[in-house]
Amino acid sequence: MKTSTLKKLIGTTVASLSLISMSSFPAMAGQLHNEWNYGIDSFSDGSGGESYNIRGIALKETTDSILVALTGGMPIAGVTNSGAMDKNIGWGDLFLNFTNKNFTTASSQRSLFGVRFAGTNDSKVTTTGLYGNVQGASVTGVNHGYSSLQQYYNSGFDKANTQGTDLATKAAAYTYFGQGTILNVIDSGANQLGSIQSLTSTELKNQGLDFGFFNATGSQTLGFSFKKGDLGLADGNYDYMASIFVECGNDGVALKGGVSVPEPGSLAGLALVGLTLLGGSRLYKSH
Ligand SMILES: [Ca+2]
Ligand SMILES: [Ca+2]
Ligand SMILES: [Ca+2]
Repeated sequence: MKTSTLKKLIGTTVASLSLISMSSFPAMAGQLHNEWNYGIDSFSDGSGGESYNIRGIALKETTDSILVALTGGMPIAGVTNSGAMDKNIGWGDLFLNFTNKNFTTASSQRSLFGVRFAGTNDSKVTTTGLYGNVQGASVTGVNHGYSSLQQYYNSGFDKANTQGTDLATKAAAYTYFGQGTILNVIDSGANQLGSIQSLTSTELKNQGLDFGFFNATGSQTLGFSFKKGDLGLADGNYDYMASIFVECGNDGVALKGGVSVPEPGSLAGLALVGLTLLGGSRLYKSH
């Protein structure tokens, strides 16, 4: 009797812990380290060399904001390239997909969010900022780039983690993005929802960012933040897929994770309960 009661109690505790981890920390497919969720990209899939190579993406959630960091060889203002119409190839825009649908579906339904953070890129929206009602558009053609994702993969870049650790295979990338045109900027029909704040590598480091933990630090590390409230989403926990390509489609990376919107206090409360229970179970184990 005693044993079964104990088993029942342990079972209940485990169930509570699972429930807590499910509700307050939505499925994190990326790799968590010091509050940042990381997606580490292949280091050898930047077509054209290190200037076009992305090494990683990371996302951190605070009470009211989302911070995004990128590292690799591409500077925020892009690099000179005579093959591009504007003689410059830079970052595309960042897409955030909270729909749990693939990119192409969410894009055609205009249910993506997007961030233009590179002020000199070929985005179809005129200013940097956070955008909603977003459909993807392609600027690979005017940036000396790939006409399709299939053409990129067929050019020798079918490697492990070519869209980061969360879309690790070509099949996973095709399922999410399709194998056709690489949609890499926000289209002109999107609505601006808010502004973004640029973050330097030093500011990101002060926020705990550490691509070095994964030996993934590129020569360029940059980022930005925006207010969660500007997304205009109903309160709740959301799974996201974040993704970005450079303007030519020569490299891209995706990151899967979860955020709470806008969630001011209850997350901390649940985390505290979780810690207390974990602490209790540790004490129990040591006896
Ligand atoms: Ca890469
Ligand atoms: Ca360009
Ligand atoms: Ca890549």
